[in-house]
Amino acid sequence: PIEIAPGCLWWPGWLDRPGQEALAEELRQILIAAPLFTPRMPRTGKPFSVRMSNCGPLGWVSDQTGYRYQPTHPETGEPWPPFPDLLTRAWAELAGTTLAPEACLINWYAPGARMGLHQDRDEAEFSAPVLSFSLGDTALFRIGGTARKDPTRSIRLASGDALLLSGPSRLAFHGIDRILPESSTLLRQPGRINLTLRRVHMAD
Ligand code: MD5
Ligand code: FE
Repeated sequence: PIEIAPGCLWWPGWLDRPGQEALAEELRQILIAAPLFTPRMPRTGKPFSVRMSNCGPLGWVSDQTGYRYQPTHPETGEPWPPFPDLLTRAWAELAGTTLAPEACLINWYAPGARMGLHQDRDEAEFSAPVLSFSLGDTALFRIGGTARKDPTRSIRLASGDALLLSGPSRLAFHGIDRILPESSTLLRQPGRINLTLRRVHMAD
């Protein structure tokens, strides 16, 4: 892998094309059981441009009352579908921890969707890394330091890329500036899927 910031490891093309197709098909089934929802900002209720779902025991949700992890879909009330085996195996291979993942956030970026610079701090366990996979159109990803004013660098995350955020980069500011149109033929519609596997609770 390439270390793009301290503790931030990047494996371009970690999943080959057949692997990407298999994962995309599993996600289509997951999104039938747990449809994409539109998260909203706490207090203001302003909608995100990214739509979301989850798989695994816990899922991240955001609405006018706040951000949280919960075991059920906010609209259907059903438990989240289980992790695809491929993700459980990828975590064991790349994450460098014996702590099991508890949540996988599925982000859907239509062309034009973006995610502003933020830190991920809704988990109780920051010693565990976050592991991300990209599918579909390429994204311009920006990562800085642990202070919002720290300098940032950008990389293009393409379909099949894996990214591990561990150590100092676990609490780095990061975001998605834009999606590059028509940069992949993987998905049946224009856009990008990002998966983030996470540990939520402290080790027990
Ligand atoms: C994405 N997702 O591509 C982005 C970046 C999110 C989110 O930021 O919170 O769902 S995936 C890479 C990532 C995830 C978590 C933490 C960090 C990077 N980081 O600390 O740099 O949809
Ligand atoms: Fe994030």
